[in-house]
Amino acid sequence: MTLPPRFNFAGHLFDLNRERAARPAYIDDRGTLSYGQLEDRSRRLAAALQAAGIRREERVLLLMLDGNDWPVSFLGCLYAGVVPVAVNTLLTSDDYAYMLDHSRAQAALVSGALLPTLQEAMSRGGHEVRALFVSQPTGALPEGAQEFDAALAAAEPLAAPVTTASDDPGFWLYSSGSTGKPKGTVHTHANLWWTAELYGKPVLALTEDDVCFSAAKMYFAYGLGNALTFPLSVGATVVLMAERPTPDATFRRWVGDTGPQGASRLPPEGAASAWGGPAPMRPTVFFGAPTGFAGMLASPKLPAREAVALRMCSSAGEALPGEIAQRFKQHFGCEIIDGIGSTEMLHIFISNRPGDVRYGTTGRPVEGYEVELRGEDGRPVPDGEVGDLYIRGPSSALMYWSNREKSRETFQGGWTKSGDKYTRDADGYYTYAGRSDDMLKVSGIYVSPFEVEATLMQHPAVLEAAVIGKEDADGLTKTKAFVVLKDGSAATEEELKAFVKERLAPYKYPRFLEFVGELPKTATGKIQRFRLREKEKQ
Ligand code: 3SK
Repeated sequence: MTLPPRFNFAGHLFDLNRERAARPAYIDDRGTLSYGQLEDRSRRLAAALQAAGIRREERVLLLMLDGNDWPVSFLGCLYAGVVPVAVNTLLTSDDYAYMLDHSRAQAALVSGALLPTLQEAMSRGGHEVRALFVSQPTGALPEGAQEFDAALAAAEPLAAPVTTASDDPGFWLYSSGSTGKPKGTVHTHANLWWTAELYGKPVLALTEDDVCFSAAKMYFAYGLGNALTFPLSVGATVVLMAERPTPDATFRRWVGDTGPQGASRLPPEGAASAWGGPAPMRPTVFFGAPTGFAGMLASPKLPAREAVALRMCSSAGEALPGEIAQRFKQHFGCEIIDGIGSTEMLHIFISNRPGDVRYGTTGRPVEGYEVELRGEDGRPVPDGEVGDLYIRGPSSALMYWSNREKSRETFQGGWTKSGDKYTRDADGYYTYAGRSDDMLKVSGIYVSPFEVEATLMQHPAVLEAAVIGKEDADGLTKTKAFVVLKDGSAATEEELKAFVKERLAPYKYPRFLEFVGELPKTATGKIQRFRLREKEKQ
């Protein structure tokens, strides 16, 4: 598999889908965008960016809620050779001020609802934004800003994609660590293509008949693949949702209710025969994260199997406890394919396979990626031993922008260090053993907090758990579990400790256990164990 040296990913997708002009590409809460409209609007945006004086290789901040204007913005930038910097919509004005300054974005594409936060960021100075496009404004526009639809209507579609090299910077995503500023992760046009060729097509086997729906938003690498790269690479349809992926919001989409106006159930003009079907918008493939799956299974509103059209689900973000996947399969008859990816590798590189799921494991390396587990001496560890995960593959980011030290730590001569610990069994299946910085050494032996958490979650009264290291009176590290019980359920501390002791090597049971109402989490739903550690030190 090779790419020509000149390659523009947006141009590639439009060429690929030209015959599908009437088919729905995206459906959001407001309506449907056909493949033809997606191309037309993206090319108009490319022209509008050029007209605003934005030149190839310049960065543009993309701060938008998931909706039909998001893919238009992303692909419009790529088409113009401009580099979108897609950022998390849940951040603070301080974060955006840093990102504007760090990326030196020359323009911004923003949802009206997020404009006040962006304006606050811009008022701090230190930015170079010369053009501002506002999608769905909620009030008067700031001076010089352009309304997104009006800017597109005023532009003629750019005639051809700007000639980019496949290895040119195509877009950035910010990757956050547990410490320090977020890192601007620079990806190429080719990297998008590689993730579709190595994962979306061969592993997920998506087809143009699929309707994809991702709880992970498009500014995450996971969501970008799920809701843009993969479906558009096969001509599928994507349901987009601006709101938070609560169980209720997710269930509404699963059963085919895609928005308050119901407009999204209507096929695009002239497309009735190509689209057709009584409930065309029920997703067939859902992409979520373990916390979301657990919340949905615990919800009294969980839809019946017959009410949904799911054929497959994908999970990433944190390792999926086998217990959750099994309960989900029992209810819906549908597998959850667990995998691990990273912002740096752009998408998933180790994964279970449809029809070959080993519950509780992350599966096997995706073909096209090499995976190594290395010990503290940097050499590969034998099967069964915990090692640091390194990956080599063609979708790896070029670098962290303007951060040589972190780039060197992570991108090591073709190999990318993931920061996760894993074990591999004799059959080649990989099992998550925690983040490198979350691992615990108890009595000189590694304990995976995840393993203890997953065991606690097998208890019928436990909704969620997080395990950290806590020093005992002798200054030795022991495990402490923070446990959230399901509504209306009860369990005692002793009962839960005994439950773990019966199922794991006895040294692994949590010596300390505290019941809490909720766990601290990142915007993406990952448990922030470092905050629990900080709390313990106080
Ligand atoms: O968290 C993950 O496993 C993941 C998967 C795909 C792309 C990006 C990420 C971080």
